[in-house]
Amino acid sequence: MKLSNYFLPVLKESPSEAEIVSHKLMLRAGMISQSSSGIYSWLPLGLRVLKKIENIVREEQDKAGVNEILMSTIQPADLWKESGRYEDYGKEMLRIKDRQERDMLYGPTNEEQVTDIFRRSIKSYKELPQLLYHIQWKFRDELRPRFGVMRGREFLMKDAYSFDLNLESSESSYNKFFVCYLKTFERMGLKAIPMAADTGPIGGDMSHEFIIISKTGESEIYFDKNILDQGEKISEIGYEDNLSTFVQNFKNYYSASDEKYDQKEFDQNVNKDFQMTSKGIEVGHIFSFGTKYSESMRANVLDGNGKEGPVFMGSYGIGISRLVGAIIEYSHDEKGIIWPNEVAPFQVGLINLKSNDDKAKKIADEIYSSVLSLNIEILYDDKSDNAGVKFSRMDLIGLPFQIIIGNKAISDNLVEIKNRKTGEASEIKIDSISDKIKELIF
Ligand code: 5CA
Repeated sequence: MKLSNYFLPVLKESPSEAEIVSHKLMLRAGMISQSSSGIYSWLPLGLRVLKKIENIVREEQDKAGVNEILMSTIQPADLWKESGRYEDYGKEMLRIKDRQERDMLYGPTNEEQVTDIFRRSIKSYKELPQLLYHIQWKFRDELRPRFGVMRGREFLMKDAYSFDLNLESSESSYNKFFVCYLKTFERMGLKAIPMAADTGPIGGDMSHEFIIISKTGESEIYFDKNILDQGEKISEIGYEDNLSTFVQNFKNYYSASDEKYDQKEFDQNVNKDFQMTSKGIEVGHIFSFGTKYSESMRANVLDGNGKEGPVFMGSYGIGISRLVGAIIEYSHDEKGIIWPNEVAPFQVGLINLKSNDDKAKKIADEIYSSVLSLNIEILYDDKSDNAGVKFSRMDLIGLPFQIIIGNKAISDNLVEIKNRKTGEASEIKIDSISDKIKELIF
C-alpha cells in the first residue's frame, strides 16, 4: 500500500477527550473515528488490526474443534422472556420495536439465541458435545462508556457456547476453552492470567476471567506470582493431552479480581514474597452455568437410558475490539504504538526520505515491489513530507520494521533497516534487502 493512496488521518496532538494511552494513540494514528459515545467506526489501519486479531481468535477456535456460525445482531425479545433475562438485563439492553410493534433487541450476548438453535435440532446424547462460536457485534448501553474501544457500547466479541450431557463432560469443554484462550492470547504477544471471577448477569457457578496486567486496567487483581510460570507452559500442551490436570495447576495458585478477592484467603494461600497486586484488563471471560438456560428454555436431550434432561452449557467470550486497545496498552513507548508481529497492520514500513530524487524513487519503488512479491504487507511512505514528519508518523503507527531510504542509498547503495521495538538499526546493501526482510519476518 502506498501512503499517497491510503486513508491515514494522523493527528499531531493528543485529543483532549482521551484519558488513556491506547485511546489517545488509536485516535492519533487514525485507527478509529468516534461515531457517538462508546461507538466507533474503524478506519483502514484500525480495521486491519481488528481483522488480524479476529483471525487469530478464529484460527484457535477452529483448532480446538469449535464450529463457526453467525447469529443475527437483532434478536426477538420472546427468547429473553423465556429465560427470564429480558427484565433482569435492565437499561444496558437496547430495546427496539419493529413495525408490527414486536419487541426486539440488539444482542448484548447470545445465550438465549444459541440455546434456541440447539434445541431445534439436537435431541440425543449421541450428538453431544456441541461447540459453537460466532464473531459478531454486540451492543450494551454501558453506564460509563470510556477508554475508547476498551469499554464501548458497540463492540466486537467472539462468543462460544458448549452443550454437554452432564457436568463432567461440561467441565472438559470448559477446560478446552481455558487452554484455547491461553494459546490465543499468547499468539498476540500477551500474557493473560486466568482468575476466578464473579458470573454477573450471565450466571452460573464457575467462571474465569483472563486478564492482562496493565496499569490502566479497570480490574484490580491479586495473584500468586507462580501462576506466571504456569502460563509459560501453554505451548507444550495439545488438545489430546490431559487438560484437566493442566487447568488444575492454574487453579491451585491463588488468583482473583476485585469482586472475588479476599485478603484473608490471599494471605493464607500465598507466601508474602509471591503476592502480586496489579491492575489489569479483562480480555476474555468463560462461564460454566449448567442448566440455567436449558431448563427455562426446555433444551432437553435424551441420555443413553432414554431419560430426558436439560443439557449442560457454558459460554466463552473474547473482547476482540477491546484487544486492539489492550495490546496498545501493553506495547507502546513515548513515540507511539509497537505492534507485535502477529497483529501488526503491515509488517514493514518503507520510508523514502528523498522522494524528489529520481534514483531514490527508483530504489524505493523496486524495494516496495520486491517486498510485496514476498507476500509481506508493506506500507510505503512515498509522500513528500519532511523527514521529521515521516519518522514520527511511522513510529506512531508502530509497524515492526522500517526500511529507510536516504542519501546513502543514492551514493553507496545502502539503506537502513530499523526495528521499531528495540530501536536497533543497521545499514545493508540494497540487493540483500529481500533476504534480510525474509529473515526478520519468517
Ligand atoms: N456471553 C458471555 C460469554 S460469551 C459474555 O458476554 N461475557 S462477558 O460479558 O464477560 O463479555 C466477554 C468479553 O467481551 C469480556 O471479557 C470483554 O473482553 C469483552 N467486553 C465486554 N463488555 C465490553 C465492552 N463494553 N466493550 C468492549 N469489550 C467488552
